[in-house]
Amino acid sequence: MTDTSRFYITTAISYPNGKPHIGHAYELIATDAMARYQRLDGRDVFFLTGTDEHGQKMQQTARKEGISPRELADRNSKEFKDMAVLLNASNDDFIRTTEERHYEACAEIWRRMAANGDIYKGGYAGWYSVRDEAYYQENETEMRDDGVRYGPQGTPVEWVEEESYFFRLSAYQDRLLKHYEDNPDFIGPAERRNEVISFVKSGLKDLSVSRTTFDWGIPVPDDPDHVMYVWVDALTNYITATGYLTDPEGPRAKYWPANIHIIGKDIIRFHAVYWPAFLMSAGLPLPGRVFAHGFLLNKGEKMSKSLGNVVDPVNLVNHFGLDPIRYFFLREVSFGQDGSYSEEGIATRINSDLANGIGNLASRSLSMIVKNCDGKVPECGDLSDADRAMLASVDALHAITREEMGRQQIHKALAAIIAVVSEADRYFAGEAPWALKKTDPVRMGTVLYVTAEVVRQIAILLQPFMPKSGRKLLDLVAAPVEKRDFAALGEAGRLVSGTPLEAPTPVFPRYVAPEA
Ligand code: ME8
Repeated sequence: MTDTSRFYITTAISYPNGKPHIGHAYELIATDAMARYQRLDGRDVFFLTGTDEHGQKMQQTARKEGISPRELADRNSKEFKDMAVLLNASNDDFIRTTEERHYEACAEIWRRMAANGDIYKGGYAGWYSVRDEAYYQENETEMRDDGVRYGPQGTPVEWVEEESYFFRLSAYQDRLLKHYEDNPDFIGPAERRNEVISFVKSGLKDLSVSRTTFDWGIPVPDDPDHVMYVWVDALTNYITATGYLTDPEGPRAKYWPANIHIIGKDIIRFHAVYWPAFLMSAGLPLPGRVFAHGFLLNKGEKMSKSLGNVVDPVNLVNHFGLDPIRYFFLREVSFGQDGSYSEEGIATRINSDLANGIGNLASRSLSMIVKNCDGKVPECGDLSDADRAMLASVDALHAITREEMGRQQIHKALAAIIAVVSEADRYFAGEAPWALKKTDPVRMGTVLYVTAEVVRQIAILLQPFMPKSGRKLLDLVAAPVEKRDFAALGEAGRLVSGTPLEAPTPVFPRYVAPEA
């Protein structure tokens, strides 16, 4: 059954205080695969990404570089936009928090929270991490031997005292806990859900939601000496882009609430505690799910500028090719867990799963068809048990991948697809169509038909993960353009005997490391 309902999915919006790194690329690739999967599965998708341009971190970086925060934001936001193009991301919009539409939405959400009695003026005195743009309780910080105090994410904190507005977060503790209990899927994966629940149970303090010691932010309505705390502004981006608050009759308003926010594990607190509390206060519907992916580690080590192992996604894509890189990260890393990568790991995956796997299966079977079946998809004769079992395995993939993608288990969806490729390899070797050429050409045709049909469905299913390669494979089996979405999976879209095929060109070349 086709589900045509709307599906709104977002990435976090990145700080453009520097160029994008591989962690940003990873999040965008994964979210893109999920968006593309739902689109091909018939849903009405809206996919949003963008940049988070205000706050103290942006202001400080700009000062260090001797430029204005706006110049810094303009320069680096463009890098993020370019990265989205490089990665072939299918985002429907790219939001920048310095846009006019966003100022309006932020003012509106603030007014609603204030009207609900949840905003009051006070004074903040406590620890703040500029790198995380986060307030921490003293007991979440530690003084290290270097004489610097650090927050729970390992970033330095500084003492801040200033006049600020507060949001009555403490009043939402019970409502939040009830929401987590009533909606067990609200936070994923389970480790993050447990972490959030214990944080909320440990007691919520009211949250400082404005700053007065700098001005790079969105002014608080009716009190322009204050700018909104950057996370109030940042989280609101998800609503801004739909127009739900500012253009409720507009074409995108229907997308709110989001089905899912995809973020990294370091920002779960903002998305699963502060954000639902703001929305409850403003009387707005809550997103369906917040899913936190893990961190990418370079050869097992945390990436950091000081270690000099911050990998530029542009270099990686230029070196290995886009689709192999997309495939590697999506298949190699268990989505939701940390993942390690290295050049050797990437090369091994590409060669085993892509070049020797699907690439080889397609080229062997299709070139045999071109040579021995008059260049046309052969007739499918009587099916043997082995043929039926092979077709049943590939026909089952739609349901399996839908289930896995519905739980953000991207790596498992891909593993299931690749397992069918391996099964098809065994099937092909076992049936040995080359030996049937002289003895039983009708049977040879059937084996080649079944194998090509497996290639067709694998190609359709690979499109969310490797859009261009999936398309190339579909060209090789001459799949009609209107038969490339998931409605064409299974029996509905079976290859048509007699369709002319061209000699296959390689889709996944073997990766050979350049000589040192
Ligand atoms: O947090 N591996 O922006 P950001 C995987 N502006 N993911 C990583 C990563 C790594 N090594 N490093 C960062 C912000 N990320 C805020 C978000 S949302 C309303 C505001 C992920 O540029 C990180 O977890 O620091 C986050 O989801 C995204 O990249 C942007 O990080």
